[in-house]
Amino acid sequence: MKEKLQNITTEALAKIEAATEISELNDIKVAILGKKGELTSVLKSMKDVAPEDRPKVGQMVNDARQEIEAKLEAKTTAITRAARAEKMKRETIDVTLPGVKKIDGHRHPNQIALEDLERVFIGMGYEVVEGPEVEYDKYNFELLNIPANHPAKDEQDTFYINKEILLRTQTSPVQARIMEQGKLPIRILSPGRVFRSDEVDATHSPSFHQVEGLVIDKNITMADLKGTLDQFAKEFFGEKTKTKFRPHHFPFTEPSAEVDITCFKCGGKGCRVCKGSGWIEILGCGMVHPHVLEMCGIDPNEYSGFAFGIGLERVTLLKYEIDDMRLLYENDKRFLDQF
Ligand code: 2NL
Repeated sequence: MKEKLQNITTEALAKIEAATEISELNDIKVAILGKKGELTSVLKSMKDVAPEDRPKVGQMVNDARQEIEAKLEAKTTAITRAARAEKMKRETIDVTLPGVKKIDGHRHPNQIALEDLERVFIGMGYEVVEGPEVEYDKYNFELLNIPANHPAKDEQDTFYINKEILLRTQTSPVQARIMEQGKLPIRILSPGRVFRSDEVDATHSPSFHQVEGLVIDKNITMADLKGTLDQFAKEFFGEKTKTKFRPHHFPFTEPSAEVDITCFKCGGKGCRVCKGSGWIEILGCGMVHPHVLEMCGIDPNEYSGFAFGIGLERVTLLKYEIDDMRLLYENDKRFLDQF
């Protein structure tokens, strides 16, 4: 019995000494001191020991157990210490190494131009409102005086979801919704993404951005429209900028106009930016058609208003003298990093 105990102890101590992981120590502990462990089975066989020898044998088993437990504890501490020391060594920070340069993100040129635009109109008391990109035909066309079969509807250019639902082709539906709510007066700017089934080229994309403005109040006249857009042109493109209103046609405004500005690059002499003409077309506008007011629930005998629409990409391309709209969508960092 004594010899057996000595063998168990010697072998256990050797295994503990050889262990390199805490998990190994646990396995050893179970195999020797656990319920079915080697030492435990020795205790269980005490019934075969002569009664007078039992105290002595019991003492021996206890001594062996204590010796093994002490060794286990010492080894556990040693392994934990070593692992900790190793971790500390690994995590040492070398403060003399050169720093890693952080690359900051920044605003897209379209976003910069939009924020500049918004700043001008917010300064004039406009509120910026946004609305759904998926719209009803009613808000995108009908309420804007473009009924079924109207040539301006140009069904070929519209992405339809079904007969009544489409991807908006302009941001006017946002404004039609505000008019319909009936809170007057109105002075809003509605920027957003619009969709048209166009082929991609240097000046077209199936998805681009528009910024529309709408003012409705009593006694709003064409003079308010001209004064507002002239002021906008001066604030946005420079105080020397002059505007020219050319008659045009939109179904939702009457009268309608397109606005040209004197070239901000050459001042009107003619250059690459204005393609030699000295003038740059910048937006479309007009007095809101009485029929549009009426369909949106506003009495055209009491109220009048003006509206305008600006192509955001067009303004961005002009402002930064970019000659291909596709550059705005490719998100090549070498391009974007220039702004
Ligand atoms: C363009 C022309 C324009 C409007 C947009 C508008 C909106 C309502 C009522 C009346 Cl709710 N008009 N918007 C008016 C005239 C022109 O945009 O060429 N944009 C790029």
